[in-house]
Amino acid sequence: KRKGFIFDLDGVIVDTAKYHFLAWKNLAHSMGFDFTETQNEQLKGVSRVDSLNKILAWGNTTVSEDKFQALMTLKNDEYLGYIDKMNDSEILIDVPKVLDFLKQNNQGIALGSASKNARRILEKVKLISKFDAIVDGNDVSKAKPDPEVFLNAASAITCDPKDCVVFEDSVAGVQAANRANMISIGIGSRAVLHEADYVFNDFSEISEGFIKELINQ
Ligand code: G16
Ligand code: MG
Repeated sequence: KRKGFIFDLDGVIVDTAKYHFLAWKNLAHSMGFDFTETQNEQLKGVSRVDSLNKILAWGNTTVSEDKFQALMTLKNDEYLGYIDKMNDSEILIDVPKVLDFLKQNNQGIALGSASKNARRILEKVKLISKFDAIVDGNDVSKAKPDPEVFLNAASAITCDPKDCVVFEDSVAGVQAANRANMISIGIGSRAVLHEADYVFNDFSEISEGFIKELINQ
């Protein structure tokens, strides 16, 4: 049977969260405030606009619409500087192994990310050719936990949502997968991702036998 396997990007394929954190932190510093790593958890899987809104609220700061746009550009320019230095050594453990196993078994493979920089990152780490479809922050109007990004990904690989499996590291992303009626697999801590159907620390814990079961389910 051909099923659809949809991968989130940040936190699942690569750890770009550390670069988002650096760039947002420097932006906050330039406005005279700071935020913590715990607060940063709330930015994972969240769109660029929503991230800046949260950060400004943490700093009790309001800005004009023009200034808001300028701040987003400033942050993204710094972030892209970090992305440009990325290479395939930054791919998280066993991701290529799982992608290759799915391909050998003729499964649909899609990306479902909130990032507008997703294609650029996949090119840098040389994984772009592994995906049959890429749905990212440029293609959706509603952010996770809305299921739009995953429903679009399913349709791009012509799979019924109920025949799709989503790999996600964020709470909002797991909720989006569940709302799309897909199997949700959390990558990270069970305490944080308790709404997922299954949770693993990383792909080294996911056996080929388990993936075969998902395919034949
Ligand atoms: C990622 C990150 C978020 C980031 C968002 C938008 O989502 O987890 O922290 O704010 O993309 O990124 P950009 O500014 O590049 O458009 P995901 O869905 O890949 O985990
Ligand atoms: Mg993520």
